[in-house]
Amino acid sequence: MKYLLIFLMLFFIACNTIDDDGSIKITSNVSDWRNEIIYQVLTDRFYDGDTSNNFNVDVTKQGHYHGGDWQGIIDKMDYLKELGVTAIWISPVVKNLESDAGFYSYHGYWTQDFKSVNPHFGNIAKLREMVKIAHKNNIKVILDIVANHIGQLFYYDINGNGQPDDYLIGGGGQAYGSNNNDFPSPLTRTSEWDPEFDSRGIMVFSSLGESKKADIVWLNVPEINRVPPMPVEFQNEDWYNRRGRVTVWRYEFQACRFVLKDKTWDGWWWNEPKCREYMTFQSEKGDFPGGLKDLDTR
Ligand SMILES: [Ca+2]
Ligand SMILES: [Ca+2]
Ligand SMILES: [Ca+2]
Repeated sequence: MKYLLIFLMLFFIACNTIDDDGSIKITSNVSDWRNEIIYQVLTDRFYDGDTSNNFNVDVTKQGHYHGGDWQGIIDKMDYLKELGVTAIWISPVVKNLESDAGFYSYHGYWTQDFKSVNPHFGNIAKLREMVKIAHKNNIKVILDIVANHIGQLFYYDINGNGQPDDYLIGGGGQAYGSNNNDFPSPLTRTSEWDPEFDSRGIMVFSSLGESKKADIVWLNVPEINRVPPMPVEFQNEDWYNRRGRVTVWRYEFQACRFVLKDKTWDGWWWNEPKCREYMTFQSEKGDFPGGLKDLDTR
């Protein structure tokens, strides 16, 4: 399945060439991508060619930016050519949420602004220069454009108090593995940043039970660029599926038993239409784990 998707993705890639007079030509410079040798460059981790853009860089920490940039790809073009690659697939180029819970967006998959470039990697002129130099060396450049989600720019206000919470309800009793002899109540974990998938949409919950669908709340923390998404159309809650995090990935077997209400089921989920339908639904509509909010791509 994964390889099929990659193949389909490459099949639809069109090349966007900017001529010297500034006109943009959309074309395909490839007849069959299977003949290409593609090198995936995680821009931040490839080569630091410009120290002037090195803010929030710490090479001693894996979750931080390390300084790589488009100038670095230019500097290493001869190396890429010598390797024999015919195309490079670079990290998403758009501006990201800077950091989240101590981790940084060095990978580029936490979009905040679809129309600005990531200042860690350079500016738009530098990106165009890199592409031009790559083309001169007969190396094509594939832009990784993430249409599935944005970065963690909002939370679901499940308890309705107007602030983002992580909370545990209940203490767990004997039925849940505790030695407490008193009447057991289940331990329930809720993170308003990344709640688990709910087909109905994430619901407001209080001691009185569930009520309506939870409001989403945009954050405004400019220090880490945790500000509402741009362009401004993306600030519409109806543009998001708002069903919470995908939970079935890596748990397909358990999820299928649950879907079929059969504890003894012992098969391959893809062959069970009911399971397949549910897994696909979650995978398509759920937030990417880590709180990356899913866009309603319709
Ligand atoms: Ca740099
Ligand atoms: Ca709250
Ligand atoms: Ca999706």
